Amino acid sequence: MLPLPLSMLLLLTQSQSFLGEEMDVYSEKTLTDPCTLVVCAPPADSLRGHDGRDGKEGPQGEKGDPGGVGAPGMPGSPGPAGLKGERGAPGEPGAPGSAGVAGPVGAIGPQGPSGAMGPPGLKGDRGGPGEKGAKGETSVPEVDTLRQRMRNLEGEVQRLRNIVTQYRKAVLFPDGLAAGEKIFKTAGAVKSYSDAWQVCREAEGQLASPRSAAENDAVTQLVRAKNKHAYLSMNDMSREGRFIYPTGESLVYSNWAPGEPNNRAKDKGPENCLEIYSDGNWNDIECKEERLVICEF
Ligand code: MAN
Ligand code: CA
Repeated sequence: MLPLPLSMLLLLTQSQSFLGEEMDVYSEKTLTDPCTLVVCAPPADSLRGHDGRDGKEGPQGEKGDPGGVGAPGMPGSPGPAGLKGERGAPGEPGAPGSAGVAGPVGAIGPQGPSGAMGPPGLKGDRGGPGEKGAKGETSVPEVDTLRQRMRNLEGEVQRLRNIVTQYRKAVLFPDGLAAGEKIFKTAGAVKSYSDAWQVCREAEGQLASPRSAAENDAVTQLVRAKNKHAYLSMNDMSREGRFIYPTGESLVYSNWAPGEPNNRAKDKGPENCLEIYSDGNWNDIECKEERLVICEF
């Protein structure tokens, strides 16, 4: 019997303002005529009962609209624990001189497939140790100090190299030539042996003293450049026929012209000094002769 429950449902769904005095009216009518509050099916669709008995049951109603979405269900039970994470990758190579860095820990395992979030998976195995670092420098205070001093000296050496290069260029320009670590230079002056000797001594050098073909070639170039025969430093004043360097040392190299030294000047005088021709050959001459001054440094 639907009428009575439906009336009750209507009462319950009314706003509060209908409750109170009107509630009695609805209640009374509900008791005397069930159809007053509920819209019954049209008379043609159902038969009125006879003698107080119920009529036949009417045809089935149309299918109702779909119900609304239900309230969220209760949370599911926690899912199973995630799988164990994979082993972590090996660590990075260690820094020079230090031990290798351990690899990172494994990734966290995946979550459970359903239900509330499961507990985190077990940590993966610890990664293997990193590769051994490159050989580093020993850190000892005294050694560090020495290393710093060495770096300072290296910097100073480089600075001096630059200065040497600068001076070398300046000295060789003009009329200068280098042969190994020796530098030959002429001022173009022509003097007697003693005066030429003095010029080079005052310049803190000495007359050209070629001790090799290379050095002799360098001197020869200056001779050609000035087109004047030049004095060399060696002489045989102390003993005829024995030419020596200013140090007293005997010659280690010579380039005498054919027939020289003949110790035979035009005036028949002795020849105790030494000149170099433009072809690089040597000849003994009188020391009073004036020749190009070439000093070596
Ligand atoms: C010639 C040669 C040399 C000598 C000179 C002197 O050139 O006899 O040996 O030294 O004359 O002027
Ligand atoms: Ca001679």
